[in-house]
Amino acid sequence: MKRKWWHDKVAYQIYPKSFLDSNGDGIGDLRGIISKLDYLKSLGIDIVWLSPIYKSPFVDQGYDISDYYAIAEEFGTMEEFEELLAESKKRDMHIIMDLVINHCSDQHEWFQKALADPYGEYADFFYFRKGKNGNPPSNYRSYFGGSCWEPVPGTDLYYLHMFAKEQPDLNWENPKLLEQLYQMINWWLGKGLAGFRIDAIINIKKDLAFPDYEPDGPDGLAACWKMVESVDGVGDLLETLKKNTFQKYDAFTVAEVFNMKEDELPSFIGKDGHFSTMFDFSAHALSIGGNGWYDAPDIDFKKWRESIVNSQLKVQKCGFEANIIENHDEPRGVSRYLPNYAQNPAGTKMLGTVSVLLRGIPFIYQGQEIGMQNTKWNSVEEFNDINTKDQYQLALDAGLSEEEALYACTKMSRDNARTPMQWSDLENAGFTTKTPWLKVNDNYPKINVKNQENDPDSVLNYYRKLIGVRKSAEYKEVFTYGEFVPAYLDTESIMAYYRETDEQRILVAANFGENTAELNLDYDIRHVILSNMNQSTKPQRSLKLKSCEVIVLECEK
Ligand code: TEU
Ligand code: CA
Repeated sequence: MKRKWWHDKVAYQIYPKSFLDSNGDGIGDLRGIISKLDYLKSLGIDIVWLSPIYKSPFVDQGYDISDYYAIAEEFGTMEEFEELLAESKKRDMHIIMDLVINHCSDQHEWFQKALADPYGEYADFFYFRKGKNGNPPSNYRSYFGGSCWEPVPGTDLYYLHMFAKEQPDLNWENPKLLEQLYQMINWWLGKGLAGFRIDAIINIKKDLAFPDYEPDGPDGLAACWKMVESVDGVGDLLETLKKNTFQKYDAFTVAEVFNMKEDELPSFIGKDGHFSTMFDFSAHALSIGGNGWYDAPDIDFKKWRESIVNSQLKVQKCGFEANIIENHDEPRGVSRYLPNYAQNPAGTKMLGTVSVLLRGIPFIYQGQEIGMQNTKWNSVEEFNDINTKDQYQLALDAGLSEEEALYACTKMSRDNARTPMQWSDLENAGFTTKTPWLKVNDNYPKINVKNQENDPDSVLNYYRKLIGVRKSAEYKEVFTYGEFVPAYLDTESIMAYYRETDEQRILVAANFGENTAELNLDYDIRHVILSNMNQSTKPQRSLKLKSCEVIVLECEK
C-alpha cells in the first residue's frame, strides 16, 4: 500500500460556535480556537476539522452557506483565519474545513439571482421544476421534514431542497456551477488548507426524472434518500471533483457518506479512491428509528460490537475509515453507547480506548476527551437545532405526549453535542463571560478541562496517554497499518481485538459488562502498554477484567 501523509494522524473536530468565546458575545470564535491550539497539541492532535465558519444565516448552524469566500462575522475575519493557519503550521498541525456543496443558503447570491430570474442562467444552478397536477414534482420528504420542494414565488415552479427549505440543492449537472465550485475549493487549498470534511456528499446525484416512491409515513411522502439509493452515477461526479481539486494539492478528504451502495467502497476510499477516507457510521446506524427519534432503539452491546468488527474487516481490505464516537450531529457517545453503570470516568476511558486504537483515522469530537455527556433538557424551547424541532413535532404527530417527545429528543438531539465546551468550573464553564448561545450542561462544575488538567487520573490525561501510545515510535506502525483481528467474539461483554504486523501483536480488551470477566489468553504477554485502572503487572495465561476495565497488551509474536 502506498503510504500517505495522513495515515498516521489523529484528528479533532471543532464546532466553532461552541468551542470558546473570546469576545463575550456568547458565540465561540476563531480567536478562541487560536488560543487553544497548544491545548490540542498537548492532546496529540495533528488535524483539526472546523465545522462551517463561512458566512451564513445559520438556519442550520452554518451548513447553509451564503458566501463561500467569506468568514462569518460571528467567528471573526479572514485575517484571523489566516493567523489560525499560520499558527497551526508552526505547531505542525493541519486545518481542514467543512465543504458543504450539496446545497447552499437561500441567501447566496446565486439563489437570489435565480429567484429574480426563474428561467435565467442562475435558475440552472439549482433544480427548478414544474409541479405535477397541482402537486410538487415528486413526493420526497426532506431530511428535516416536509416536502423537498418549495414553490418559487410568482411562478408555477418549485425548487428542490433535501434539507431545510433555506438550503436549496445545487445542480451538479450544470458545468458552469461545477466550475465555480472547483475554483472555490482550489482557492481555499491554495491558502494552505490541508483538505476538507465533505458534507452530505452522496446527495449530489439526482434522478432527473424525480420519480415518486411508495409513501412511507402519515404525511403521504417518501424519504428523499430513496432516490439517492436508487440512482447511479455519483462516482463520476466525485471522480471529476477530485481530479479538478483535491488531487492537485494532495489534500486530505474525509467524506460524510450515508446510503452508499456496498460495492462502491473501493471506488470511494480504496487506492486512488474519490476520497482519502470516510466516516464509519455503522454504530450510529444502530439507533436510527424506523420512523424517527421517538422509536430509536437503545444500543445493544453485541450488535454494537458486531457492527464495528464487520466494518473494520470490510474496510481494511481496501483502505482506511475515520472512526468516531460522536460528532456534531449525534448525542454524546458516553450517554449513548455506555450502559448506566459505565457512564463514569472508567467507562469513558474504555470507550475511548476501543475507538482510538481501531484501524483507521481517529476523530475526537470536542469535549469527548473530557467525557462530556448529554444534557438534561427541560423543555423543547431550550433546543436550537432545526432537526430536533422537526423530530419533536414528528413524535407529537405520532401520538406521543409532550413529555415523551421531549424524552426522545433529550436522548437523540444533535444539541447534546453542541452545548458549549466545558473549560472550567467558572460560570458558563469558562466558555463565555456573557450568555452562551446554547445552554451549558449542568455538570460542568464536575466535568471540565481545568479540573482534569490537575488530576493525573482524569479522562483528559488518559486520552493524552492513549493518543501518545498510538503515535509512539514503538507502536505507530502497528496501530496505523497493523491488521485488525477480532477476538473473544463468543463472550457476552468483551470487546477485544488484536492489531498485528509481521513483527508485533497487540491485544486491546475491554469489559463492557457489569461483572468481572475472565479470559484465557491465547499468547504470552510481553507487557502492559496501557490500562485504565493503572494495572501494570502482566497477566499470565488468563486475564481478569473488572467492569469497565480496558487493557492494552503487547503479546508474543
Ligand atoms: O449531515 C447530513 C445528514 O445526513 C444529517 O442531516 C443526518 O441525517 C442528521 O444529522 C441525523 O440527525 C450534514 C451535517 O453534518 C449536518 O450538520 C447538516 O445539518 C446537514 O449535513 C446539512 O448540511
Ligand atoms: Ca465570540
